[in-house]
Amino acid sequence: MHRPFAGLRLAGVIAALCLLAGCAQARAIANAPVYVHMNGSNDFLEPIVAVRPGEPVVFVNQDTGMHTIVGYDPLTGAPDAAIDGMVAGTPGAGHHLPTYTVRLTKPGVYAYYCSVHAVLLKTFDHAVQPAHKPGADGLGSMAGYIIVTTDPALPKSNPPTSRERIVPGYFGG
Ligand SMILES: [Cu+2]
Repeated sequence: MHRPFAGLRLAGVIAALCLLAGCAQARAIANAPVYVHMNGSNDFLEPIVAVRPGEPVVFVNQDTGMHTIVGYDPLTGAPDAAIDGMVAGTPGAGHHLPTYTVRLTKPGVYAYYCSVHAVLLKTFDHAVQPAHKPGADGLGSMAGYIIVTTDPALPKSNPPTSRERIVPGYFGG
């Protein structure tokens, strides 16, 4: 008996499988950490990264000195403890590298700075901007942003080093 819809049904099954495989791939990407690195120059090598909700952001300290990750609202200066953490220093490149992992589930733009090497200065009304901490080593204001988004296009523009747990040759105390 001729079954005109058999081919269509098979195509449907294949399409469904591809869709499932795509979902599995998307899940794998969502679970892959995005790395942010620090070294003795006292800045965040990837100051802006985008992640899916719940995707881990792992701060890796390739420095002898410690750094903090302190969340704040640029418009009000209010603290945002959802990000807060710290990463200890380590004696050298061959030693264990301390890390700090944060998972943010709510889409939004999250600002943070290192309170060891930057300060928040008032700009207008209650608004603040990170600035270089007087007396601290380094050139700039040690600060960054995490964008939590369901848009799959944004994480694709993350810097290539954000996919590496350790950046070769980057250690500097
Ligand atoms: Cu710091």
